[in-house]
Amino acid sequence: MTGHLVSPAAPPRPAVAVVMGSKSDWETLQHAFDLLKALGVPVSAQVISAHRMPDDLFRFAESAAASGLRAIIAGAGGAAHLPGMIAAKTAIPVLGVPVATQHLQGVDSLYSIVQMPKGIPVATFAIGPAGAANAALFAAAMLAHDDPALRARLQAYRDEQTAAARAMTAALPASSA
Ligand code: RP5
Repeated sequence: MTGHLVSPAAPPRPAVAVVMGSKSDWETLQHAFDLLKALGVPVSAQVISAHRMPDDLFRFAESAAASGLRAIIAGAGGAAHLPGMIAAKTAIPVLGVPVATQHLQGVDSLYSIVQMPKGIPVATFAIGPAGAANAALFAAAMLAHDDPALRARLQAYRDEQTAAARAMTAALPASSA
């Protein structure tokens, strides 16, 4: 016993950041966060509003590369400029998730995110939870390129999905054909 204090292992630095314009977006973006956690990808979550916290947005995007992030999942609703503005300030891939809105059901968010003018790309996913989950799977697939263990977990996720889809037939009324 040396008497030295042993500090607990530091948690791994997030490889993916899930950011959203408001806490009201969490219901959608949590599907990205939960899936990345389940796949064992170190992930962080935070609210950064493009129009309410523009200076925070710039600080976050400017420090993203140095903080070790490999992908940023950005979700927002309405005039959803968050993903595009983050992409304007960092070369780290930005995956945009349109959040469903009350009046236009998220078509406004989708158009805002997907219609980036040439030069600054945002990979845009489906409106709502499906888009959030797919953004997580896409980010994991990018990271899996040099992480065989993660690639295996992604494959296991797909295999489970395939098995579940095949099992659906068994739940149908017997075919008379
Ligand atoms: C956007 O405005 C957010 O991304 C959110 O989807 C929408 C509404 O925000 P709240 O008024 O619910 O905070 O910035």
